[in-house]
Amino acid sequence: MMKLSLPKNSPMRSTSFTYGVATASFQIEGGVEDRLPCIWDTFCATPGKIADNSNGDIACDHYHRWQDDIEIISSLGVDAYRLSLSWPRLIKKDGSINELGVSYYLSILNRLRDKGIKAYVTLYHWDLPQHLEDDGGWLNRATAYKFQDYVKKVVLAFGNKVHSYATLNEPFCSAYLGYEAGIHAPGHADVNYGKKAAHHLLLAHGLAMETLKKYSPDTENGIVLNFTPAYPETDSVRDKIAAEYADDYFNQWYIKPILDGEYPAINQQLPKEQQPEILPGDMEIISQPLDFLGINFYTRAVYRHNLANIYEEIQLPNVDRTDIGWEIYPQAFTELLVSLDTRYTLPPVFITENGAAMADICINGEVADYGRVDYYDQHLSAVAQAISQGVDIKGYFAWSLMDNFEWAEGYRKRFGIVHVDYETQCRTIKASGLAYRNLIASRTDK
Ligand code: GCO
Repeated sequence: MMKLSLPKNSPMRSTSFTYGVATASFQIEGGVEDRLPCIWDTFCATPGKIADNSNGDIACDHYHRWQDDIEIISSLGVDAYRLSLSWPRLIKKDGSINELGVSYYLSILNRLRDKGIKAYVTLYHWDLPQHLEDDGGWLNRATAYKFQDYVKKVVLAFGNKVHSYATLNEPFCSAYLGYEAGIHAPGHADVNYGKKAAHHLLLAHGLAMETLKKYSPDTENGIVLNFTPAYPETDSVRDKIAAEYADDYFNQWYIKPILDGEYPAINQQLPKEQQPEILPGDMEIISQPLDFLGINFYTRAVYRHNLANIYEEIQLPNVDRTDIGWEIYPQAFTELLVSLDTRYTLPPVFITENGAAMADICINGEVADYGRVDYYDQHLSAVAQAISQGVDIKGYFAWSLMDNFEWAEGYRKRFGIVHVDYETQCRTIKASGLAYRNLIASRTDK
């Protein structure tokens, strides 16, 4: 059996380090009949947007199978489960709370509590109610206030059943992929939209933090950001400038306003039409202190200088890649964590997502995803190295608990440590899941 290993004296070998698995509502739930439509339903129904023309109508049918899925989570021995709440399941069109949605999540939260598993709840993992998009979505400042209102209602309903709230998951993806590149819902492709949407998302985060502080002071409250560290193709000054610019544009753009209260300086270089609309007081709202920062990491990106656009992303030849085409480069994980720690005064950090898409091979009923085991082995070690260099990292969540709807890629890209047969909805713990379980079980009490 393949094993996951960690350096001998690493704090990650102690039971005080939190291990978990992560999912997101739209990617696993299905159960569309009991909620309002969201932007991903609409996007999936638009021809050509999803690689396998699939949608989230059934997904992993977690809406009906959550009891069994929690049994699996529990059997993995994890300390925590990171799930997201579906806004269109919890709030009706008129803004009032949907009791059906509340009771669904309450059942899950209660069961997790019975099993001794801490609930790490993400309040927004991309499933914006469609009727809010019809009013402008994240381009409309009012959406940030709608989000705050939803958060207040949720917090009052779930109270102390939750261990930790993250306001947003990966605002970069919502803003850039959804409003600037057009490859995620709602599918707007306009360079003038990305930073405007990002600003309203960050404002929504800040407003939600205020609400959480007021109505849920005992939970750990923060945000989850994704990073794809930018490397220059060569050591030339021009390539380095290109990589730094891309880093500011894609990565620092989302963390700097939260931790430093300002956007990266490249904001001044952007044409006026591309800049966010910042009202007085916005940056103070955005930069509320966090109880924790969630960091998602999968891969790095490599850039070269480009005359027309400052930077150009390139694909290195002959490197190892996962099934989704992302380079396997764990060193970037350590370097990212150390560099963020140097640049900013970080709150405690949780790795809220890390994992790999692999085309799974089934041998005699076993899912022999040894490539994924390797990926986890290298990346867990990369985290351990960052800790040994002084970064305060408290926990690690594998993405994902189970194979699920991988956004524009549909169901063909599998990230789970548990295999899902979409014909039968049968779940099988993969070799990576077993290795993760053993690692967690092997911890000691100090
Ligand atoms: C993200 C999301 C997940 C994805 C995962 C793999 O990080 O993009 O949080 O929903 O499924 O990252 O792409």
